Amino acid sequence: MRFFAVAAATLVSVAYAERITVTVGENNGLTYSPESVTAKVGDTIAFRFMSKNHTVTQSTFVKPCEAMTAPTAGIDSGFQPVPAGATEFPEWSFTVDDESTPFWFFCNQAPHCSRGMVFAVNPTAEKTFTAFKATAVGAPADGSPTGTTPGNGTNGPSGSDSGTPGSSETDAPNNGAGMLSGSKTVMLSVIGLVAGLVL
Ligand SMILES: *[C@@H]1O[C@H](CO)[C@@H](O)[C@H](O)[C@H]1NC(C)=O
Ligand SMILES: *[C@@H]1O[C@H](CO)[C@@H](O)[C@H](O)[C@H]1NC(C)=O
Ligand SMILES: [Cu+2]
Repeated sequence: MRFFAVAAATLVSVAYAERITVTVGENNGLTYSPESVTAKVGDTIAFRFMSKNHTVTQSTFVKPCEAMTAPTAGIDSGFQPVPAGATEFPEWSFTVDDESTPFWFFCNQAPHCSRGMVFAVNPTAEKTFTAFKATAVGAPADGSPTGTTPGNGTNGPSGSDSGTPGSSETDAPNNGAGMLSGSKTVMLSVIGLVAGLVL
């Protein structure tokens, strides 16, 4: 019984997995388009780099312009230079393996992040994309939040953004460590649980 339920759920999630395409640097802009997406487990988010030399680098809600290092290193496309007049465009993607928490990203080419080049997967009512972007724009190039973001209400109590990376990379040029995504998820759950108990 239980086995069949699990098998059916797996089939359903596979059947409906979507590919979400995000263009990066369209029309030479410092943009991800769209800049925020809703995705579910199994969906692939594919970034197409259209100009300049951008990245898609995972960060945290609290520090939008700093690469995430804890509880584990975030995922990172690395720099994806596109020559002027290119007719072929580099692509990088990852597959969402946790839809219960938001994921935050920025472009690591200074000063793009502080000019608002940020991206989110599954922002929430509590941690909105608008607040994330406002923090990015208000932050100095080194990414540390200033606390003087224009228009104050950037974020509420800056509690822990334990931001577990629920994303497994498909072809990260920077990071060849291919941990099994299942065990990674379990490990992160344990970390999340411990963090939850401590906080
Ligand atoms: C892309 O940007 C990075 C960081 O600024 C730089 O190290 C790299 O040389 C650039 N690549 C190209 C092809 O311009
Ligand atoms: C936000 O701004 C309003 C008025 O602009 C001010 O009354 C309020 O105290 C500010 N809140 C914070 C946390 O700075
Ligand atoms: Cu950029």
